[in-house]
Amino acid sequence: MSLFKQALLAFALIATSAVGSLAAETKAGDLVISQAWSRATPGGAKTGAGYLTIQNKGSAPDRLVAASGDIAGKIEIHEMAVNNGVMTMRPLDQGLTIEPGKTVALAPGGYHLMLMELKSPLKQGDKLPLTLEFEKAGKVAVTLDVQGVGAKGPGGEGGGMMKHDHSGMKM
Ligand SMILES: [Cu+2]
Repeated sequence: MSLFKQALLAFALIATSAVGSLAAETKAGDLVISQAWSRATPGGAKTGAGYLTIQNKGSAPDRLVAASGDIAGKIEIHEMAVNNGVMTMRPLDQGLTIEPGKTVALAPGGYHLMLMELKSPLKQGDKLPLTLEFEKAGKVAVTLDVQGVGAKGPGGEGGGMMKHDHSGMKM
């Protein structure tokens, strides 16, 4: 085996193990859903947010139209945006379209699932089962991994690949 091939093989092994350490993927038709997570809610909060990544491997657009789960009385699909320096969010009444070949991330500061009328606070380490509903792919069960209050991604405190620190946390 040439050195080049050995290097390629080594790289492939590293790449495979890196992928394996990420949150579980859920496949539904042409969609791949990954990185489903949420953030612990400070005591008494009645709303939380859910984040996940949706990849459309098909040749037609699909649309996330609804979500539900036992933890929340109501779940909406929201978009967050800064208008004239003011952070606002609005529900996406038409749902969230995932174009073919594209990946859409629901992440802090952008799209998110708004978990409303929470029945209990979200605690770090909780696993929250949710049902997503897509126009074409239908109903898809996912699990949100609840991270710490200051988490900025699904890697949580232990995520070595995350460059973020906790300086954004207000103490
Ligand atoms: Cu919201």
